[in-house]
Amino acid sequence: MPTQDSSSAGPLASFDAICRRTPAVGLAVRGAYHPAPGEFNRELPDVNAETLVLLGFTGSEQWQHFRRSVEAKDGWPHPLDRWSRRVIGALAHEFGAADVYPNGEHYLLPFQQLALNSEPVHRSPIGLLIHPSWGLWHAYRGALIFNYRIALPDAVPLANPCDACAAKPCLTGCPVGAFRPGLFDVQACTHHVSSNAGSACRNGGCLARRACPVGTRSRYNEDQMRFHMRAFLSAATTAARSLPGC
Ligand code: B12
Repeated sequence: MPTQDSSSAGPLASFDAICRRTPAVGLAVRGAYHPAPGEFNRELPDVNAETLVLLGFTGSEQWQHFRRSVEAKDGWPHPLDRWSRRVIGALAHEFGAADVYPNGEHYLLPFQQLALNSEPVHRSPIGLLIHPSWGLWHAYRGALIFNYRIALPDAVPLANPCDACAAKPCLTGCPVGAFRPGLFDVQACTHHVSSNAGSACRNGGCLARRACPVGTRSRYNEDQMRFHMRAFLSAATTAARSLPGC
């Protein structure tokens, strides 16, 4: 379970200070919000959540930080999750916050909903959240939860880029039609991606995701694409709640 101890941090954290600190450790502040009272009572009964700061990756900008890490090289399972826990755990300690992760061991927080509350993302037709700048090429690595209110900049709403996309190539990009309105057919996807015919997805990344015209400059590099597709395959084909590196 996360721990929270604002007394160890000395002065209260500011949003600016968190934003200045995170790039050095290989993370981007994706956004933040003030949760409603009791919003996490079920998942985190011991945490008083007044401010949530969401951390993650944008394109391949932070990838080399992970790649150079001990976790990426030690050969043990779930390197990206272990890296995230170490780095975000240290930030939590530094700022006196609780740390939470997309693949919680005892609870599962709805990270896509946290993101919708925190930053200008929208749900794309294939279920992944789309960001006006990063397109579909971003992910969440964890969040810091503070037991006091941190002043946050005013949210700037940005239009959903999918509204201006008439062709919606993401919906036809999957060779086995795994993305249907309101449904992601995990079995059809994994069956294809693990087959001989699925080498383009396996090695170059999800074809539906790659069909999206938004944020193409932020597309993951080849190494990152391959890493995530491998992690996805192993997550989707092993225990349902063990989801390394999603
Ligand atoms: C379980 C899970 C999965 C399962 C999906 C099970 C399903 N029924 O669809 C599996 C392992 C298959 C999966 C796959 C992927 N996932 Co996933 N997944 C999660 C996880 C850990 C938990 C979701 C959950 O159960 N939430 C709890 C319920 C209450 O909340 P919910 O919002 O209703 O959750 C639903 C959706 O999140 C949905 N879902 C989850 N992943 C995906 C992916 C797609 C494409 C779609 C349509 C739906 C979907 O399934 C949940 C249950 O119905 C979240 C992290 C999190 N904690 O939210 C990441 C997460 C949603 N996944 C993510 C990603 C990126 C992926 C992949 C694209 C990974 C990759 N390859 O890079 C793949 C998609 C396959 C592909 N073609 O590439 C990101 C999404 C980021 C974004 N931009 O929106 C998240 C937030 C993780 C992260 N670290 O950022 N995932």
